[in-house]
Amino acid sequence: AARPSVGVHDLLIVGAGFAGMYMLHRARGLGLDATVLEAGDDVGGTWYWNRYPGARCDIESFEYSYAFDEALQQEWVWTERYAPQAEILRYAQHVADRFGLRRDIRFRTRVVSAHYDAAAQRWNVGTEAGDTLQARWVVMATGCLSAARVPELPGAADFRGRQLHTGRWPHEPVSFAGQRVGVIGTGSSGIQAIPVIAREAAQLVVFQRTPGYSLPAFNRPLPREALDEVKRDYPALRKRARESMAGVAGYPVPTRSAFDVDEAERDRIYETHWRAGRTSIGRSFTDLLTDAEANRTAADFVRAKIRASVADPGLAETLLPRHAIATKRVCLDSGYYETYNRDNVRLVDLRRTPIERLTPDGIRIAGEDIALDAIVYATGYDAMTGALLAMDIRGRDGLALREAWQAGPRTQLGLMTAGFPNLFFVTGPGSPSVLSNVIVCIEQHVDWIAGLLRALRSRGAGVVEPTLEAQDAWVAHVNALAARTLYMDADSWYLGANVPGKPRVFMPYVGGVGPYRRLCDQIAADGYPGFRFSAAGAPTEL
Ligand code: NA7
Repeated sequence: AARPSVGVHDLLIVGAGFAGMYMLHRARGLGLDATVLEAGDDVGGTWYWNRYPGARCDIESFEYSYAFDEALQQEWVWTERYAPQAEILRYAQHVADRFGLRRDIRFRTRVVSAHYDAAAQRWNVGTEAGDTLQARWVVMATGCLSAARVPELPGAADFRGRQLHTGRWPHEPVSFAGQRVGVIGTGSSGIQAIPVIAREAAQLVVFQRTPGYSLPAFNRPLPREALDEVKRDYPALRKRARESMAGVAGYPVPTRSAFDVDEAERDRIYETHWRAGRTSIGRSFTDLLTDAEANRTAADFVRAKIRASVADPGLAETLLPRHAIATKRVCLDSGYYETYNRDNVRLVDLRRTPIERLTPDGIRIAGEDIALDAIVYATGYDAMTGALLAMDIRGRDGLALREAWQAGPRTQLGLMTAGFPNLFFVTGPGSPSVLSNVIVCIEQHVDWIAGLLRALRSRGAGVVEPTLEAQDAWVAHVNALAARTLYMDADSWYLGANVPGKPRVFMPYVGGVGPYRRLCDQIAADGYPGFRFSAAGAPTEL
């Protein structure tokens, strides 16, 4: 049971999404006094904020869920193959209730700063309301895709209609009935929202900058028998997921080059992936992410599918992605391309006719004013570092994280950064999280952090920090693996390319979830080489 707070907490956790909730649960298991600080008024993180029409997960529901508690996974009932936002949020709420998490979560509490006091060996964590909380350790469970980005378009303040970002969707229902709606952005969020908004609105205008690759989700109700079948052998499925590259048990493991088979066989394999209704097409062959020619065979296959879905050939051409497939996130949709066959939907190609400005009545592109009642920004996030750098985080000697990461984030394993003792990241830059089923990564990161906290206790140490050498080696390894891939050529948020001025550094670890886990486990088993421990002199004892 958690001990009552005595002013200085053992642990403060920022964020009550899936990462922060599980971190709290594990911290309690260690007997720590832990408190979660959460900006929203409920748990759920991404699934709390992303209430836009059509929002759902692109990992199958029974895989995108916690594995840490057998009774929990046996009892929860998923109703669809790909769970909608509302169901995932209900699941998060259920977990919070089941484990009594809410009593240690302070809602409506946005953290704006965290300063390390080396003499006292504690963190001072400041909130927007002006409070300061103290803790020996801090875990940032602030999410990879949580700092929503609204582009600065001239005239935005003049527009008289409603402006909404998919990741900051209002809690009260939004009706577009009878309205003229503009959607800016065609990533995962836009591709999910567009078909649903098109059915409701009088007119929909989609403003596309870069077309992406999307495959049909073939979403459907999940029959009880199918779920029961999964549940009969859940531990084995979870083990496969943990050891896999993407954290998904159901993705096949490629064993051959795209050129080990002839064209007919290749297309048959792509067709299998396409019909599976998963984002796994980039894993059809071993060399799709390293060989441009191999990649083109898969890209051409999907481009042909897009052409076949759109009645107007000119429109289809505008929707065709040009970058290598799977170097930006592949999307899953429900009727996305077919939406452009509707009479009330129009596509504006921003490469040809960029947005000039917003006007009181809509959006002005070259030579035309488009009248709109509402604008939906599906423009994405300042990914991986955005939420961290939005806070004023200062480590030893007042070192600011914004300074330390000026040329791009630098971490040891994505979990800690040199100069910032006792500060941990869940799904940090340098970890494989955004290239995976994130819940699998979250559980692994949290378990690993919990193991390190236990090691601190057994060594009688209070402070841990990675060495600069270990961190430099990890960053070099992350970069070396990415440099061998086609990921480096696409203007993706993995590279920070979507945020003007952000350093172009490939942030995720491409080596895979399973191999990454083995590396982390080995470091723990070897007694944490690359981490410096020092004795506790702090006022609270473990
Ligand atoms: P994404 O995938 O970053 O997509 C954002 C979209 O918005 C993308 O099409 C962008 O085009 C477009 N965008 C961004 N800024 C602008 C401006 N200024 N003008 C026009 N268009 C713009 O975010 P999502 O929310 O869809 O998905 C995020 C992740 O959530 C996703 O990967 C899944 O993991 C779940 P661009 O490609 O930058 O040219």
